[in-house]
Amino acid sequence: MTETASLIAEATRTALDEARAAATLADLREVRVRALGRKAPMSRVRAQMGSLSEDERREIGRLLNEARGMIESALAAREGELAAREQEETLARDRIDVSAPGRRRDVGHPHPLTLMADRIVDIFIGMGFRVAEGPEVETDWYNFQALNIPPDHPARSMQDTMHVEGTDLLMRTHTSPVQVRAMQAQDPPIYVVVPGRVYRRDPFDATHSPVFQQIEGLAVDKGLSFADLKGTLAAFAREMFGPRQRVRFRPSYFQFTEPSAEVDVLCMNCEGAGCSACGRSGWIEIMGAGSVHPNVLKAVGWDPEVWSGFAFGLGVERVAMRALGVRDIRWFYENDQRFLAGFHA
Ligand code: FA5
Repeated sequence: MTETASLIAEATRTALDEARAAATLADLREVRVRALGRKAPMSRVRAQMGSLSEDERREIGRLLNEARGMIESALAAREGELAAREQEETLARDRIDVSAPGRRRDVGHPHPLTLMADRIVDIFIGMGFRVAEGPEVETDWYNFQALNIPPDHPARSMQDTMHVEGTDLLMRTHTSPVQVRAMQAQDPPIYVVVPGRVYRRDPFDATHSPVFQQIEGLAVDKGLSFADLKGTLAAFAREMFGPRQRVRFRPSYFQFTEPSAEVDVLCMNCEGAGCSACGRSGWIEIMGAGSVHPNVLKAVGWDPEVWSGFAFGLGVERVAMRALGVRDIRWFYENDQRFLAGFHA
């Protein structure tokens, strides 16, 4: 009896010591199994109680319950301490520093040619023009004939054409066919600008691309003259390139305008002094223009005795090269991110 009592006391002490010493919740679970599990000394005592007298059973039972109570509360106390410590460690490990600078994500941005085309279109919208668009795959009639360029006319060779194989269709060589489409779609007066891609069998070199962008302009009203064209384009150039910018008109030839001109702006690089960027001339050509030819008005049924106007077609890449100081048109199309990111607005 006293032997059993001291065994219980000894097992209790061991369990309490071990509970206090447990370093982790996992250690503590092992302590519980050793102290109270099926193979624990106290469980063996309980298993043998059947051979004891009534009084002894009562006394040993009381001791066992007392011991179990003490061990349970020691385990619970230690479990509380360890759980709190483990939670603190987890919080310290996973701490979020809300004041840390965020990780920068790369976001896309519009292509420099898109930004340039938008800027050009915005300037003309500011002058009262609206935007029109047309298809890139065109008929011969819209691209040439309605613009006063009959089949087999030598003027066609000015724009070497890509044809769509097996059809009568072609890739438009300029945005001018949309002049015709826009006039068919409404009555005069008309003030439109037409941004879009055009296609030519041109070499891919520093100033030419076989696919490039134009912005067409068309104004038809009563009493519009070449002077209105000059005033409009000079205002555009000042807005685009700065208040000191000058424009030069050189006589030229387009089948669909009469008179026709090629329009130059002062070279951004040398401001007219002459440098390698402008071929020493001091000027850079950016567009073709002229007064709308009476035959073009007649092609859409507008009376050239009543209505008159002007048109222009501007190369977006050429303007962008001037405005951004880009020496080679191919850089716009090579998709080198280091180049493109330089023009992030
Ligand atoms: C035309 O395309 C006429 N449709 C412009 C026009 C419209 C004249 C309305 C009169 C009235 P041109 O072929 O010159 O004209 O081209 C116009 C502009 O496009 C040129 O001034 C130049 O800036 C640009 N350009 C021409 N070819 C290329 C090319 N291969 N790559 C890049 N830009 C080009």
